[in-house]
Amino acid sequence: MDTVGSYLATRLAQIGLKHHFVVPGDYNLALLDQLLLNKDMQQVNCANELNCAFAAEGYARAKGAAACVVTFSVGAFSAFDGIGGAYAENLPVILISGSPNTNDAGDFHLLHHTLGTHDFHYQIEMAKRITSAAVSIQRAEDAPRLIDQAIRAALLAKKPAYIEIPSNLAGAACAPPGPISAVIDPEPSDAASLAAAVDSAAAFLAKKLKPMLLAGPKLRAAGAEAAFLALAEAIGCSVAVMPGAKSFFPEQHKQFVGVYWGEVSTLGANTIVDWSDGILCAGTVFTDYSTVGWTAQPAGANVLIADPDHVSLPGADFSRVRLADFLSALAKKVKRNDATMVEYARLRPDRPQVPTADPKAKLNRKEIARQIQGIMTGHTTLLLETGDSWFNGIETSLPDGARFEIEMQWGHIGWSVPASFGYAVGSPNRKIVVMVGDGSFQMTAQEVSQMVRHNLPVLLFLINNHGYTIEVEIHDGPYNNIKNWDYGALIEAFNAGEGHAKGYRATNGGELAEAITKAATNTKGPTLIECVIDRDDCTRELIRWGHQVAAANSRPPRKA
Ligand SMILES: Cc1ncc(C[n+]2csc(CCOP(=O)(O)OP(=O)(O)O)c2C)c(N)n1
Ligand SMILES: [Mg+2]
Repeated sequence: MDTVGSYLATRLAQIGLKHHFVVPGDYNLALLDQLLLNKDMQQVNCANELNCAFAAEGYARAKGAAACVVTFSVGAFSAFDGIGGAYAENLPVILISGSPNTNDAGDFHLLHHTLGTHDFHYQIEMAKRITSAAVSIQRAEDAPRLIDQAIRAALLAKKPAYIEIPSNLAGAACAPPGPISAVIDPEPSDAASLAAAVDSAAAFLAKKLKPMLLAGPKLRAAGAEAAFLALAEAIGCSVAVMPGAKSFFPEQHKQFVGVYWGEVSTLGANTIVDWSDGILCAGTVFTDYSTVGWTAQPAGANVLIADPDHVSLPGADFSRVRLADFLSALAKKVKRNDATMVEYARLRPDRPQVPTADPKAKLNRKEIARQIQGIMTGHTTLLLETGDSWFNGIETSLPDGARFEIEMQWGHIGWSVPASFGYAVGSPNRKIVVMVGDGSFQMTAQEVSQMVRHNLPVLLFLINNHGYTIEVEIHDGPYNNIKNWDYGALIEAFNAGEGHAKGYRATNGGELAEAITKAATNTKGPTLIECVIDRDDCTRELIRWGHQVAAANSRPPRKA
């Protein structure tokens, strides 16, 4: 026989997890013991449950799925924020929470860490809103079915799942796991719907004179990057990506025309999107942010939307069509049409050439971006935090193999610190580079200490512009000022005599270059480089984008 905890551990290992992230608490301690017995997985502690959920979120970006284990309410409520993020960002993070002993409800006990009422159901009710499946195991014999059901739902939907395990059931006996295919095998497309969708899409594209492709953030979750590339090459047309899909199509590919983000696009992507008369949007998500305050949203008769399990085009809709199946089948049916590439050859702006700054001149964001560009390789994963880091980093040209992570849908500042920790745990052979603002860093800074603990050489560029600059551009006020910290000293304080973290402060280009060189030699721990710039040194793109988003946010209410 297995136990509920060992069953769960086996399933997590079987879906490819080599780690799970935890914060202990008395409702989950017996469960953590059971998980520790599984030698295929390591247990990784986090400093708090918000960071724990974001670490799992980052791990899921690297490995495809993740798990985090927290205690009841005091832990789970904090984790919910990161789980909401995983939902928004289409990442299957399994949240596991310890919960009250199964006898307590019937005994009418009041319990610690609860709301102080006899109701212990509120947590699963809350979890249901931010997961694809939420289960509570109240009898050990139900565990195999409920655990399989929750994990399968998460993997299929690429959304989180929630599993609640009472403190007295983690070690209780249950049946051993059956074949894992029951959990991981994908749902096939409906064959008839797929064929009809492909026929309609091929006809749609054949009628267009200037077709092109646009990749969106759900493309990776749908496992459709390779099929998208195949379709792009079959048509030979322009390919733009949304900010949340940067790196989902190789940027060195000759058909890559930039990041489409309305008027703040890179490489003139918007000019070609605006010129095209037939845009196949794959996995796109149009929000106030990604449409630049609703000023740039492809829609109408020129647009075909291919979602992870649905295709819609003018006058037709097809359900149960898996995106990868659709794109691969369509690639075999389309005609070649490179009109958008011919036009793009005329419109293509030169890549901005940023001149090297005088090494003694005051540091500015352009010089920071220029130097970060210089260290990008095919092994780099660049994580951009919400803030002007988005705009500073989005123009980075990614060499083949480089990956890029952004949390634009949830947009929780502070995400990048725990997420890069989780990502580094999941992908120890990649070089993890983070661009994070001072305000964001202050939200989750303590997770750097886990990078120290695990000797992870994450490289953090902390852009110190003395406040919430992105908010200054959207809507300013005294609330956008923050307390300055000595960031380099803080990082080294995490060593406490037993770590290899290094902190540097750069106020000019020369100091930054020197810090980057030193960082390259620190292979046993994180390096933080505080880049000090003026409060009003921000990108033109942030100002333009902030203006449009502010206008969208402040639309007056409609008259009744
Ligand atoms: C959890 C959370 N709280 C508040 C916000 C609102 N917010 C968005 S950006 C931002 C400021 C970011 O400041 P910083 O990291 O210094 O970046 P900068 O724009 O200065 O480059 C804030 C407070 C948020 N996105 N997430
Ligand atoms: Mg700032």
